[in-house]
Amino acid sequence: MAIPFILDTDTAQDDCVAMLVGLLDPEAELVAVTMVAGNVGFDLQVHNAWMTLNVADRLGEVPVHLGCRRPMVREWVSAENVHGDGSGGLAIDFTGLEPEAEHGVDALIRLTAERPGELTIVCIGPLTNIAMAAVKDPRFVGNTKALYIMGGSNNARGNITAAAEYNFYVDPEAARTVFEAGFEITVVPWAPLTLSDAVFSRAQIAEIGALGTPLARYFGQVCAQTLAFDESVGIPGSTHPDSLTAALLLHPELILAASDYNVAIESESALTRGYAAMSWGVHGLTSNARVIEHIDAAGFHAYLSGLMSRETTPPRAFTPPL
Ligand SMILES: [Ca+2]
Repeated sequence: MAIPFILDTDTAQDDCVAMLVGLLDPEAELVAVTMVAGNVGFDLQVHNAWMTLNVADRLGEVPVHLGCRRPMVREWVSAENVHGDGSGGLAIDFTGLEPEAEHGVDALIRLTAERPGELTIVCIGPLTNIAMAAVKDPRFVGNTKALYIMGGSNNARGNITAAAEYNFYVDPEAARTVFEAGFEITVVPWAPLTLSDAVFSRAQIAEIGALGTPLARYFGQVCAQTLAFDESVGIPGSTHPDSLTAALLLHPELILAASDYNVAIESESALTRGYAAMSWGVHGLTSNARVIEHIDAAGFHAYLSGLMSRETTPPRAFTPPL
């Protein structure tokens, strides 16, 4: 039985790879994509989602719902310095591609209500849509099976400030709302996990690109800008926390260590805005999340390589050609 999930995403770079996990893995039933303000301009993100559906030859098969175009209270903060346009300069003819009329927040509420206790949401952008759904309909929390959240750092460095990881920094009020709402939560943190176990070196990226399929070439093109940025800040490769989050839902055997934590989000300080305090059980706090601590890094790379080796026939041509 495939695992049904919704992907809540700010589609750029590794979000595209996470979407491919949902589209290609036979263990996955990707029910819907909901878009949230995050990495790059909102409409660019939607284009990146269409292009990802196109390369997997799944255009029109997975609904794309547009969610919140800005954080709950604050102004949007872009990560375009990291991601560029989020797709390595690729384009297709977008004529005739339309998102669903239903708003992403309403889609999250409706879809989980239609299949109560069945749908997991893989959350790989700021948590605005998830928080708004919980605020709009309190039944949303109980109807959702689990959240797999990419965000925060586990007593380690941030990536947008010393204290904070991007997704929680952009909408700390949303993150706080979500962690206080009572969801069943698994967290894939930025550091140390992503930096130790989900970095692909230039050679590993090239290895996937050399598979030669449209998927592999798309992967290489889409990851190129993050690879260059990550190398410029001292990370020896491209980072893949979003695709890891989706992969761990489908393949828990990749998880080598995980523990229960109390995760609380700082939303009042300017200095530590979006900081996730992850308390590991000795401070007398009740746990509200499972935090992934270590994964099978080689297994994860082999898993993505396997997916990208599959042949697809994208119906719309990419420019520049893949
Ligand atoms: Ca993301």
